Amino acid sequence: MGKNIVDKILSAHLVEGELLSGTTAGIKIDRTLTQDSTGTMAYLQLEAMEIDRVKTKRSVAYIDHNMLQQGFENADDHKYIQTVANKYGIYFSKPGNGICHQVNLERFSVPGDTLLGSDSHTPTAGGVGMLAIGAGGLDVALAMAGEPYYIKVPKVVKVELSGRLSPMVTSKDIILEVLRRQTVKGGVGKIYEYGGEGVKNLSVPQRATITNMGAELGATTSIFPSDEKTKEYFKAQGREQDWLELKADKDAVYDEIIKIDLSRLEPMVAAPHSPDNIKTCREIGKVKVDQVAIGSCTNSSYEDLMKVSKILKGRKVADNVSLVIAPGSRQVMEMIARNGALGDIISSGARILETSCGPCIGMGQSPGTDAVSVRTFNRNFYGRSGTNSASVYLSSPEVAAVTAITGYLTDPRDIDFNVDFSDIKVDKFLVDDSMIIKPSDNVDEIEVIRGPNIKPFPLNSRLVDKLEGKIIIKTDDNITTDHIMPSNAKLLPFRSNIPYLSNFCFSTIDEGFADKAKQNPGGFIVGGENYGQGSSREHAALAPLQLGIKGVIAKSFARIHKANLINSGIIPMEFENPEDYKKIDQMDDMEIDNIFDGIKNGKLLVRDKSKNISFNVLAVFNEKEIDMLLAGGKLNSIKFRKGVSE
Ligand code: MIC
Ligand code: SF4
Repeated sequence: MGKNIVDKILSAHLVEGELLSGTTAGIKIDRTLTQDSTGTMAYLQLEAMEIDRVKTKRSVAYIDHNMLQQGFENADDHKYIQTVANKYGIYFSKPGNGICHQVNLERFSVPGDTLLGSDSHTPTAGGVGMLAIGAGGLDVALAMAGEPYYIKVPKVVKVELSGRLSPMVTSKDIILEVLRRQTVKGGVGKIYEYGGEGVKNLSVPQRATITNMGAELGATTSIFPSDEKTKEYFKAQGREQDWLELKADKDAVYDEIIKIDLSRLEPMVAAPHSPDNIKTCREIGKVKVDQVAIGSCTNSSYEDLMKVSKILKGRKVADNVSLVIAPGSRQVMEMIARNGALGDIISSGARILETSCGPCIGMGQSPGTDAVSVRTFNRNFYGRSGTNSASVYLSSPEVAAVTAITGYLTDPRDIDFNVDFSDIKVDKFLVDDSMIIKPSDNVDEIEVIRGPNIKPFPLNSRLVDKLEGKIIIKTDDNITTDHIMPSNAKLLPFRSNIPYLSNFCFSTIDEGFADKAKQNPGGFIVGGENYGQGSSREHAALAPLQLGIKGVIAKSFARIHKANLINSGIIPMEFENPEDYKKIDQMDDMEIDNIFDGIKNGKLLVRDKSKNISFNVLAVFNEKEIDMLLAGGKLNSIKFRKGVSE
């Protein structure tokens, strides 16, 4: 039986278990990446592991999220990460060098290798055939310490692409089509492997747009073959030696196959407030737009910005629109600066931002009250832009650029001028790695510098056999980690200060959550389907832990958040009968007994004392997870295994 690409990489990295879909397997991680807003926590956890140097082939720490530096906090965190990276043998990509996923693709991606990153968009590197997975900071710290990464062996879905994209239809429209069909929870427990004739016409940055936004499916990751196009990209990056061919066997087997004829796609957008709320531009019509934002790890490559510059050249941004552009990396920024494209962009009236995540995570450029913003990003969750009343549409750079000129959402096929993209081809990227600092060999001389904003992270206590507490919040379906632990310019500087940050837990949907949780310690959260979708931020588990939350009962969970809850010793439980969700209410008194036996048998009985009813929840965990839950989290379980008592 032939192997698909995922099978090939997984079997080459398997160190524990078997590759049987649904079972747990341990895989060796070759490389890691962190970014600053999850990195401080990851490195504090790495320090707690008491190792000398990282054990990976290459680990890189990027600074790209917390760039505003309104106070000392971010700058201090950057210094901490730089010094801790230096000490532990980690490369450090300085602020200004670019967004982690873009720089990783350009300078560190390797086909066939595994990558674990403390950011949910780590799968971007799947664009070159790397098996790249997003995880919580603690799991990434463990991978740096040489531990395997444990995954529930996913199903492999083949996305078979045929035909060719029509002019002004882009790879963003391919992933929007996949999201339209599969939804934001359709990818849980799956890896999407792209194949078919249509692949060969897609460049590496186009493929990376698709694997990047595959995170919005809830998928474990997405991957492309590594072929001649990939080789061209590596050659142009001066890294031909890192290239390797990777393709599925002719008779490879898949769990599911979906087919997309590229020639039938149209320019689309994800309408507010979900990346799977897909409509064609023409279907939506002429919505008046206040802001257009181009950039993010999804669409900020050289190719993307060259297309944008060609659309903007000789034209002006509409009077009612603020156009902001953040190139994805210094390589991109410098190349468009040197070839004159940046001049065309500036002359159109665009506002140029530094190379960072910026508005994507609400670090500046929040839209005005009730404003409409069209963004080339990957997430338009409620409140994520920093403005709850804003309507955010996600689009390709082409849609965004023409919209900036017309002032209303526009299908780029409906413009009255011609743009020629045929000469956008790079034989040689501008390579300058001087903003990537190599770690020192002289470890003894390095002092790790910790600013006053860096506070110890919370640790849970050993699990007890009976839990009692109130339901502090009951949420709808598809609650994101942006709802649970919002991130914006006001809060992001406190990612290394959980005691402070936790005061804002759930603040976009329930301002009183933190106070209620503090007044009623030992409480529960009740969620709907796909609870905790979105980012990899552990803070969405650590803040509830800080506030004394003991368990989350939901209809279903997103992959990374569920792992982060277990790592923190908070029990994720699923309604056995989803109808029970309707029977319970916020502030009901709950009781769960016989937990030790229950988590071993995969089922717990929950009593709602306020309603005088009982119902079952599924609590199915593997041995390692049970160990973690009993110990009160992953770090405790490691500590106890080493023989340290409380
Ligand atoms: C995001 O896009 O939501 C983030 C900010 O990059 C997060 C990481 C974080 O919360 O720091 C992610 O995608 O994992
Ligand atoms: Fe940064 Fe946005 Fe990408 Fe997250 S999705 S890594 S915030 S650019």
